[in-house]
Amino acid sequence: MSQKTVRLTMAQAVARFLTMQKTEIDGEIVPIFGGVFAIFGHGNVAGIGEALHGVKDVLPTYRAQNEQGMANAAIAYAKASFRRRFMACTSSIGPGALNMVTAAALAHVNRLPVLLLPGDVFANRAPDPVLQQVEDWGDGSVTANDCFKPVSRYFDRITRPEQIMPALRRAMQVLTDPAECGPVTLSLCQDVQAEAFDYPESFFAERIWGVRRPMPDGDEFANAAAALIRAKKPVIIAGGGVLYSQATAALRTFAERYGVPVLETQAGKSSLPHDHDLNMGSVGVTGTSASNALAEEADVVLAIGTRLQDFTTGSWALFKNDGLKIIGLNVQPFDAQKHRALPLVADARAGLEALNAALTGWQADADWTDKAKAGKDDWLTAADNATATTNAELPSDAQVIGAVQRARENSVLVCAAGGLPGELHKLWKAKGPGSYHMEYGFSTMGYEIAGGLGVKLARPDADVVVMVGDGSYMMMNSEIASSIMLGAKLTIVLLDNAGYGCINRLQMATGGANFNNLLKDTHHVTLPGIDFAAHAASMGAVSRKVASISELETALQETETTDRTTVIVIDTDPLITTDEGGHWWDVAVPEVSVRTEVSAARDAYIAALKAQRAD
Ligand SMILES: Cc1ncc(C[n+]2csc(CCOP(=O)(O)OP(=O)(O)O)c2C)c(N)n1
Ligand SMILES: [Mg+2]
Repeated sequence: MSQKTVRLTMAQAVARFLTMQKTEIDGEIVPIFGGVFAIFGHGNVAGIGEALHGVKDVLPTYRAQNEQGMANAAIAYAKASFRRRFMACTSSIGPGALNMVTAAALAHVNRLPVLLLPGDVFANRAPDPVLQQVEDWGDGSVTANDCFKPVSRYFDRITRPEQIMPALRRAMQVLTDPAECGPVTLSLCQDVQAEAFDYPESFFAERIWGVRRPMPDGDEFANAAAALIRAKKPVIIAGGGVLYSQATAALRTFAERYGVPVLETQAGKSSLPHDHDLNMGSVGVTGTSASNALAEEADVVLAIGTRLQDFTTGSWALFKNDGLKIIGLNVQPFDAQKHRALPLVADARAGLEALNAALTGWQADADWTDKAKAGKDDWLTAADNATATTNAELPSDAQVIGAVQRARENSVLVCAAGGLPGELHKLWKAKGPGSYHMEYGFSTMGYEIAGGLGVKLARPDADVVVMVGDGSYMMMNSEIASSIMLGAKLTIVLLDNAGYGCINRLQMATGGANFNNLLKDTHHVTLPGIDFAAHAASMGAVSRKVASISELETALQETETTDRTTVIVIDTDPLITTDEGGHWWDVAVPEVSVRTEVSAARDAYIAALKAQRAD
């Protein structure tokens, strides 16, 4: 059989293949790869670099400043696209590649697709050791890129040009599979990138990828439906899977029809509009009083598209009903059976639609639904108090959140680490699906600004507001320059409380001395007195420092139509958080210590552990 072939380098084959992968969004066929982020070095500039140049009109390449930053931006792009579109990232070997490992882990934890294409050492080993090669004298096959293995859903090292064909096909399957979805790393040996091969033309045929929606298994469905029909005090926990499966309308129908309150995880927030009667808001460690009161008593928890991480389950001490049953509606069996849940392995939308049809005649107890609505009213009063405007010299994070909310209520809010995620989870009033973008699976400091860039690339018409602490800003801010270069406007609100406020509070809560978190408590000769506004301006951003909540609100209004990335800095109080709501979090306190505060915290810890379920 003679197949038509085309002679290309392996790198050119990668580039051409990527351009031919498509998907359908709102009836339109679009490229599934929104672009490639690239930082070149000797492991990729000659091979992949040349190949990307050849396709740049159909698959744009963006120069970033930091490999972790660019991978975070790519991951945020996929999240903001509800995993329907994604990006690739290419780096040189050694440090460039390893800078992407943290981002790979972030994508792994959050179940988000990203294609990582780090360069690797020569497959022929002739020039070894090359610059940046990690030599292993016990194992000749080890390279730095082996570090990607535990944090990739699929890893492959390409040592012959024809290997790229099955590798890319498998990569696409993983990236588009709702259950397996996560980072794919194809480690591309430098010499092999440049090697030519006669690739069959059929390999480059256009492929349109859809969303697979697995239906529930008959027995699992019968068991789940039977548990729900017996339920008197049911709740739904809505996780990120509700958004990725675009199941928000089905969720709303189910909640309204059967009177079931909805509690949202960090990734699931915005599954229902904040002002929906049955949206109780955040659940767990950073939960509202309304959600957590219901979770305590609930007899059946329908957990949809959630990993049930410790923040959601209150370190597995939140649910107190002896007869508690969890139903795990999840496309991934690993998640569906957690915490002895009845698994209901299915696409969230397909599962909800099937349940919607099957439970006719059943209703949550009317008292239960009424209790939910009253609890929500109480919570809203507390939240309004926490976010109200103030003249305080150092406002709280919650008061800053209130100002951002009032000035830019239709924005997409982006955040990841520090004290803000907890406050935003409780207090941010999310409107449409995806209007709240929180990376709280890995909670990576430095994700915020790079993530904001990815969101803006995915949703160019959105008003993207990034909220970031001084600590996260210091860890990674350089994609501000990328946002200027790309004309991708972000509004960045920087809350400067002069240190790691949330870890300082955690330290105090566990009996620790104020040590090494707030800048004033660090070993230092001089405090740096960082001028964040000047720093941001040096990268081309519009920036200013404001002295009060009202100035912040005005600045946010004034800069809404500015065409460039804008950074607004405000000093905040490191000690205040919203007392209402919340739940205990399991953070192990030392068993012995010379500090009496630690011993007291240990006693409180041992007492708190009694509420943690054994199973
Ligand atoms: C990369 C990374 N390193 C360390 C941590 C642990 N950590 C979580 S929040 C935090 C401090 C964040 O400081 P800042 O951004 O100023 O926010 P604040 O706590 O002051 O609100 C630290 C060190 C982390 N989440 N990510
Ligand atoms: Mg801080």
